[in-house]
Amino acid sequence: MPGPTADLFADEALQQPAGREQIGEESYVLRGYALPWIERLLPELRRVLAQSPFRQMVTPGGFTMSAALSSCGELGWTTDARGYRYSPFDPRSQQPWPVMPDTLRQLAVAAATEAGFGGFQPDACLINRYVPGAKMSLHQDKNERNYSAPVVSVSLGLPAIFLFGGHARSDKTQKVSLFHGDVVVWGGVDRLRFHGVMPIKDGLHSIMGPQRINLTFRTAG
Ligand SMILES: O=C(O)CCC(=O)C(=O)O
Ligand SMILES: [Mn+2]
Repeated sequence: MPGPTADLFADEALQQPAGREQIGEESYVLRGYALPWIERLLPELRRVLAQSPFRQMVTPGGFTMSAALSSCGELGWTTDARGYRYSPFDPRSQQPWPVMPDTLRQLAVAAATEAGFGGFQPDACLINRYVPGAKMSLHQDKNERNYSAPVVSVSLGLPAIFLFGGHARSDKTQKVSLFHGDVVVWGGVDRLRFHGVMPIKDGLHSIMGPQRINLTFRTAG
């Protein structure tokens, strides 16, 4: 009979290089990768959100997204009745999106390099806020002009179940639990895989409170 120790060593995660779990041919979860950056990152994020606050956007189909959104960088992602697109201007203020803070950019570039994507030059960082119950339906990130660059996704606050699918919406999805400080990177042959987030469970995170914040860095232009 295998005891608890044998069970522990049977865990797939323990057979991966420390902290790096492969979830696709060119996709990785870097466990806790953002933790050493968070103290520097949070004040920068607060400044970005003071300039371009979270707002709930409406899809071209007329649905209000449950995750609230903002952006920073040269381009920000927006949706309205006219469609999904990147714009250099925040539609709320008609002003340029906040500049992408150095710590955020450096974290994204370092995580991309760790996952095998050297030379990442993100020009857009989407910021999603999920309160309990909020989710993101399966979708592909395909409004960017440059698919040769990966997507780097940083999770903060409440845990989430990330759904990582295939190239067709109907393909089977893997369920990947994401925690505060985890970073997911997908690119190359995996760049256009469908993905989404299951409804966030109730909870209170010791640093972020009753919410999950996700940052996704892309090369959009
Ligand atoms: O919140 C997440 O983990 C994913 C967000 C996402 O897929 C997106 O903003 O396009
Ligand atoms: Mn996405």
